[in-house]
Amino acid sequence: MNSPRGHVAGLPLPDRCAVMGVVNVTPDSFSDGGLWFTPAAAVKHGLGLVAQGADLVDVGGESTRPGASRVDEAEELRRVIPVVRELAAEGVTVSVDTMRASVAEQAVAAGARLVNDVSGGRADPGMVPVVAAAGVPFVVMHWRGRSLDMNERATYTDVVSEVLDELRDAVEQAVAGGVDADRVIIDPGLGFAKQADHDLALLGALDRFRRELDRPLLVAASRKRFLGRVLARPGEAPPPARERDAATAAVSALAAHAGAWAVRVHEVRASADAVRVVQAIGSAGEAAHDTEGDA
Ligand code: PMM
Repeated sequence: MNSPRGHVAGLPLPDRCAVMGVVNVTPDSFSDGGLWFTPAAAVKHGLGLVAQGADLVDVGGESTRPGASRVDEAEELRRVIPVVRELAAEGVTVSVDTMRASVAEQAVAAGARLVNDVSGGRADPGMVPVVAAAGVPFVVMHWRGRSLDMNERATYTDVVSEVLDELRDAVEQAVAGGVDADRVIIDPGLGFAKQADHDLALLGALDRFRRELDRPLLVAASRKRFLGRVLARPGEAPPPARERDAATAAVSALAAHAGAWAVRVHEVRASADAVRVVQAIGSAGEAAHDTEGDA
């Protein structure tokens, strides 16, 4: 039932879909802004996510919610670097969520093992050279432009084919810029220049991403707007972001079943359970198949 998840050179990861827990060191992220804004609170939260079953922790200092404006570089560094350093020192596999080459570079020097850039290297021309020189894995997400006006870019005639083509292009640019192809992870960029129907169509086509781009796949649906749309009762407003965790875990199960390399989530426990159940079902299926072969 599972297609191969793909190995990411340079990362120790489990033999199942991995779980990436999110630590947003921001005052304004859409679902958890301001909750762990001091370094000590952010580190505590990251360690808590690991205790709940996270395999990696993604640390970010800039909100990318629709309409968000940018933080300056010094502030982003101030938010992110101490948290990365402390979590890495505790033995956590840390990813840094940034569009800035300088932040990526300093985060890697502080112990980050992976760079997660929602712009896929397009926001900062220095990013691809920094990642290439550092030799770390790189998440290339589908991106059509900055958060401030990205919703205006959510127009597609065939969303799956267009996102696939644009993502292929971003991957090729990263590899042409010196990033090791075995270290590139792809991400369809749910909610980024996408309406709810686009996100749902992309989730229904995860196997095409795996097959056609042939790279490990990260799925980051956690608490996003499209889940609020799906869960809203007729005539009522969507539930708030914090009430979308069960729906998020449902997507984690789907992503694991489709062969995703990892899911990126705010609330770890339910998704950690979901990916383990999917793994157990897959192993039981394989064992049954082997037994049939023996008979
Ligand atoms: N979404 C957000 C932030 N970082 N990284 C990747 N790779 N993919 C995403 O879809 C993504 C991301 C926005 O969500 P948040 O504000 O809850 O972190």
